[in-house]
Amino acid sequence: MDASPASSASCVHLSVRDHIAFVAVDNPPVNALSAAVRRGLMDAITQADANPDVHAVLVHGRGKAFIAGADIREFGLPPQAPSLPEVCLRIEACSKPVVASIHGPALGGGLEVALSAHWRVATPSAKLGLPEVQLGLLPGAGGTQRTPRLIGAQAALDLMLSGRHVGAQEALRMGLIDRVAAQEDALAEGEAFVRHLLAERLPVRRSGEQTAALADRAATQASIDAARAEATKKRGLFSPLKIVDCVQAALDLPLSEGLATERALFEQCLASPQRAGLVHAFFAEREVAKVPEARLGQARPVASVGVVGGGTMGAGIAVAVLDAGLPVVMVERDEAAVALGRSRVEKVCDGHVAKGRLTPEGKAAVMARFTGATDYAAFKDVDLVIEAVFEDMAVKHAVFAELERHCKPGAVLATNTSYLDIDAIAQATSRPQDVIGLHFFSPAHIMKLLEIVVPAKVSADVVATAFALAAKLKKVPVRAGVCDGFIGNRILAVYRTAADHLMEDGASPYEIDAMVRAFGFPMGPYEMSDLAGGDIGWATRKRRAATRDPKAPPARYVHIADRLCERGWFGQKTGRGWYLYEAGSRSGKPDPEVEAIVAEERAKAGVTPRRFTPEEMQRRYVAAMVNEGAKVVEEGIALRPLDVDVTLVHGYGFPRWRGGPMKHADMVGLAHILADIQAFAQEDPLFWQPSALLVKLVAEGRTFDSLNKI
Ligand code: 3H9
Repeated sequence: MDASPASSASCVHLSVRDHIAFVAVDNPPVNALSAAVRRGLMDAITQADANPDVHAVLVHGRGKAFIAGADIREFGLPPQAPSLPEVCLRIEACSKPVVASIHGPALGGGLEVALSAHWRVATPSAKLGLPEVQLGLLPGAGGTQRTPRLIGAQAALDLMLSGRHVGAQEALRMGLIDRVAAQEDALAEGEAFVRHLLAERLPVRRSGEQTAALADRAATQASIDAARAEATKKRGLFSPLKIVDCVQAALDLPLSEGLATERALFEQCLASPQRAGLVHAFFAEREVAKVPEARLGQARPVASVGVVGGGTMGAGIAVAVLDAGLPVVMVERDEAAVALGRSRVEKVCDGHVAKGRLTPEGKAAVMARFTGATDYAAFKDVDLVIEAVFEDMAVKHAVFAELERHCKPGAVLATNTSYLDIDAIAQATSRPQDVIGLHFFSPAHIMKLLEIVVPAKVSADVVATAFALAAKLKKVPVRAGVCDGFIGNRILAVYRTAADHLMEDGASPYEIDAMVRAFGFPMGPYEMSDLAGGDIGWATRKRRAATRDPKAPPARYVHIADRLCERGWFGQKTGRGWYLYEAGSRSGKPDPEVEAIVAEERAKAGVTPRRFTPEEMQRRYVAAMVNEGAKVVEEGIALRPLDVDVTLVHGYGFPRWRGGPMKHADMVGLAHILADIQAFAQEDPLFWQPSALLVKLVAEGRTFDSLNKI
């Protein structure tokens, strides 16, 4: 037989021993259901069914997974036979009992294969789930029909709409599996289960023929209606409602017709741009960790971490590290500040306890890993220190001088600065090879993004250490070069400026926020500013004004935000900002006084206000984001366009289902984006200078994605 890696024979192995056909899926790293695996499964089951010596079939996975699902890389390519639904039907139709023995992930199509087997056993650490919704899809190989028939509509909808993974015990309670194995050897446990089945003469039992779980029609319909109402709230998402439609079909139609409905709706999801965006996001989130330094350097061991500063940021970073099981030493300037830092850490833990995410004993264990100190000498044994003190170069230099004095040789010295020049911080020490930027996002224990900022002199193993730490903290790391704002804040500054220009030209801040939400962000730039505090941006603007090059042509400057700050309107914390907040409320109302200030500033600037449609506003906002993203790639601040995508999705609320700004631009068409920029440049050539990279890609008929594959 063909022995090439893509051949079905090398991906699925069939052997027969003592009347049991063993079907082993062997397609590293995660046994994804490529065309070769599907062919292999089809052939193996057909052969086993036809072999009179075989009394039962055991399907299992080799390596670290049972089967992690359909091969995501095949989506969007021409389909190859057999399809996964056909394979699942073939397994279910087998005349001999088929057992799936699950270890590791059994996800999506992988779980659907298991559900089309007649019996299921899972090892204690197995993870089962139907996460297709996270890829803009629905379970398309019978999952929407067999799962409700086995475990009822409510539990099935919960699995399919959340995409969450369940452990073996929970899967047993739900009725998704028949037995939890005593230990992790899926092959031995599966074989024991098959022997038990044969000894007990247990019959073939097809999931598609089960009726009990859907017998209470009224209760099932109520679950479907509730799920539909919930899915409707997920603004902009396509596949959740299709999942609900499929479950309705499971209730109303015979299996074959339900499967046909599922197939038709799966095809619609597959063709949707959301699927393309989400699949891009899935791979991009994995690619970001592939940086040159990770290949060149070996991560240094990190068994303990120091944090300088117990403010909101320092405490959040401490919690993120403590949650990962590492001990933390926090240094503050005096006992009172240490106590405050500790109480901030404790408050987050209390929140976890209140939400049931942490037990009181768990909290005690976390706090036992925390030490507060006022002397930098407490850092003498730590492997890595993160400073999170006031954003002022002189203060940073003073902190790094202390770190140099007290930290052991080889300790990684990290700064959480969000815009200061890390090369300058590193240069002021005698160990620039150990200095790196770890830019967390607030709240640091929740936000997934971690910008790893790589100064000129840092050694590769320190960069590798930062990526290893990010993995430990379950963060999404993105490598960034040194510049004002790195990747994320630099791009934010530009699209926020585009929003300010729009406002001065005639749009209200409320219209702009509504447009940004309609695009898919959780909030607009002015709501965001009210949440974060307008004073932060004001301080940055004042700093920039002081260093502005007097020789350069003056950039357009919109004064409206400054007028608000001068009145002390910093947002939620002061009860008013762009919006008005009633005491204790986080949702603001439009403020006519703000609108009056906007009108006044327009008049001062000599602007005759004009109307913008939401589409016109969106084109400017997105073009500004994409143009700056392209400049960030062009200058090597981001390694690839996908690094920009992941930064904006995980740090700034860009809708994941659009893939990120660069993927979105590819889907809109780079020529359209460039044409918009050139048209806007007629009014303001300084702000709308097209990125040379964007111009080049358009001239060559290429996409940003073509730069991701290097
Ligand atoms: C589906 O099944 C549709 C069906 O209902 C209907 C069909 C008709 N395909 O995450 P890791 C790669 S939709 C291709 O770093 P971990 C991944 O890119 C699918 N490749 O490891 C990476 O490659 P590289 C439903 C895949 O241990 C490598 O494997 N299933 C797939 O942290 C290791 O991955 C899902 O959505 C795949 N399905 O986590 C499950 N999965 O080394 C998606 C992984 O080149 N997968 N790769 O960077 C996962 O959630 C995690 O990968 C898993 C392992 C938990 C399995």
